[in-house]
Amino acid sequence: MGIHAVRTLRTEKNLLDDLIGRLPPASIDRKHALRALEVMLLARLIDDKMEKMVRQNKGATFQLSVKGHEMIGALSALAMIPETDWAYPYYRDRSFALGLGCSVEEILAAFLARDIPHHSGGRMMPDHFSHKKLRIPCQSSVVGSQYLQAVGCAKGIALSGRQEVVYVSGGDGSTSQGDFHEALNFASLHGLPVVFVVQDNGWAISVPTAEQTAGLTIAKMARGYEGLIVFEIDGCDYVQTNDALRQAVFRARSGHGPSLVVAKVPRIGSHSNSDDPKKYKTEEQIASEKERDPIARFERLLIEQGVASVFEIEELRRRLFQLVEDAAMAADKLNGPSRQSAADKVFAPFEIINNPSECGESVVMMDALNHAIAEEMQRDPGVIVFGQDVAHGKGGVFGITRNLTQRFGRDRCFNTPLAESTIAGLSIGLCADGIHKPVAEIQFADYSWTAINQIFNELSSIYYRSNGEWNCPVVIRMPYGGYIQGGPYHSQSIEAYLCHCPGLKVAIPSNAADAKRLLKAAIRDPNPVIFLEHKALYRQRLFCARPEPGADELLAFGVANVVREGTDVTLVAWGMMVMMANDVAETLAKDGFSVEIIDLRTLVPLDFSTVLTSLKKTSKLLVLHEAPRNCGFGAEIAARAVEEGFRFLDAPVVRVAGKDCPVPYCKELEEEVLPQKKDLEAALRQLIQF
Ligand SMILES: Cc1ncc(C[n+]2csc(CCOP(=O)(O)OP(=O)(O)O)c2C)c(N)n1
Repeated sequence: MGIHAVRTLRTEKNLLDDLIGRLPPASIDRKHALRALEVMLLARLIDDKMEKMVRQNKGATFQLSVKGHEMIGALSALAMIPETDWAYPYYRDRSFALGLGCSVEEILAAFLARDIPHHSGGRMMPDHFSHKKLRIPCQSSVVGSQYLQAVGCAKGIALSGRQEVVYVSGGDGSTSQGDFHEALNFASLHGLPVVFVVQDNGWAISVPTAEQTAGLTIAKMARGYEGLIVFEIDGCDYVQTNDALRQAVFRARSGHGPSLVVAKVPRIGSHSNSDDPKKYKTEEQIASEKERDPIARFERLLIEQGVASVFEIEELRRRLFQLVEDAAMAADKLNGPSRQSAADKVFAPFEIINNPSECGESVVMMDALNHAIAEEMQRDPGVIVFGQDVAHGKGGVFGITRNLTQRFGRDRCFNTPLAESTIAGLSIGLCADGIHKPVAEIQFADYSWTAINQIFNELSSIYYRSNGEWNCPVVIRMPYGGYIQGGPYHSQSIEAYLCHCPGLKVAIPSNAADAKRLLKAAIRDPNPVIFLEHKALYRQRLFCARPEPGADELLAFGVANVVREGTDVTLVAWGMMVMMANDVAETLAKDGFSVEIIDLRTLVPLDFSTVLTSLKKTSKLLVLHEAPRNCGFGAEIAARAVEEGFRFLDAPVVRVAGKDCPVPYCKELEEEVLPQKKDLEAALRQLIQF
């Protein structure tokens, strides 16, 4: 369902409220209640067992207590349809995972970091859930980043018109994160089928609500988002909790939009086994939290209402205790992951199928990129484009996505709010269904920093963290670079930061043909790709325009291009610097100097063998980049040259790079900071004569 359909639905809000009002209140259904109790007890008994195993030094060092959170998790899970609905549960949501169908043995095996198919196979800390079949995308330790991913997943559901629901949970502390609010905003704006559950235990480790939340209530804060229904409940009250969750799930499934359930729960245990609540909670607070124990209260209710007898509950507890003991024994016998596999699965395998055809008319880079996206959208209905200003008549501030909304519709090329973390988080969630392939735009690389948590901590490592269970075929395009008087905030070259993050591929083309073929390969790649486009090259015709490659022509990543052959010195460059290198090499050629220019084209993966081959011939290396010299990607090239090509070198490796300084606006100042042709020419002459 698109945003416009949602607007119409909003006007029918009263109708919906009527409909929800007519749902019969959840009475105590024996089967449901006993299943809920079973899940809650299991979560508690696993807690007890884990605590014991840590004390006994049985191979696990880290343990998270879920005591007090059992009911909200269990009832949330029982409101969902396993293997149909989607879930982004946080680390204190073990009862949710159990209720949805995760096995006790698997949870204990994850606790012991064993090599099991789900929950990361030893790569993540315990209770960081991941389960392909149960549709739990791999969860990280980052408090709050799950919300936007859940919203992305829900956007995918809405786009496909499926009747699925997304559950996402977090603690009260997580609601202080901007991502939480961005998620509520986007889900409300698009009327998405998400159930947000905040398990509000009043503490974020040692920080109480009074130091965390303005006005002390998350529900009040969230009520400002039009289109979001907010439930404020006691998460230890079976009837209230069940009722709220059923309504929230019903609302999502029937296409009426998101809900937020804020459930008050006690945190009876410590934050984790390395935390001592006595350092920040009073004796009275600790005692009163114990008093609110949802299990004891639920058992009392079941007995009072004649749903279960004391004997039945004791029998159930005995059976589950044994089940946990047996599962712990079985988990303990499982193998750990092999040491040799430690660095496996950073990237999903991908081989391009290239079908070269006759080239078309000459195009500049901005047209080549636009055509690449349009062709891929035509080829694959799962390819979708979004970002700031990308839709409708504008088509991006540089026009790269122009005409895509008109051609493919509002669902496939849409604007996002001005929130980069939303763009990145949404991209991750959209991949979950295996149907959607986001091609997102961050308007300027300089503004990617508010998305960096989602990119570095989440997107880059999902394949690794899930031990290959989940992958993210996301492309994030970012215009970058200087020489256009963009000042400190429209001129940065951020490639070195990106390359330092394992799991991201980084492309940085220097001409129109490479840009088109690389972008098409990026869109088909099952891994996340950051695609850096130099703003000054978009319309550059003299050096960058090329005959347009055909629709099935792709360029493999990790294949550098020898742009110009030479014998005196090897000049390594990428992006706009290739053009500068070429101009200077032509000047030097007039004096009889021969410069070999290598355009890396992709920095991750890096084709270093082409550099080494060139070094064998020239024995001299100069690296050129516009980013600041300190820790720039040139440092990596220089280090590799010394490590792998020392015996070929006849001179020190030279870097010509930007000054270690922000890029100023004033033309003369900008020229001082960014490398100029004269700097390159002087450095080359000196190196050749070394
Ligand atoms: C972004 C981020 N900052 C800090 C941490 C360290 N940390 C882990 S859990 C936690 C407290 C979270 O509190 P809350 O969201 O209320 O959940 P609770 O643990 O109380 O259930 C903190 C600060 C983190 N994991 N992620």
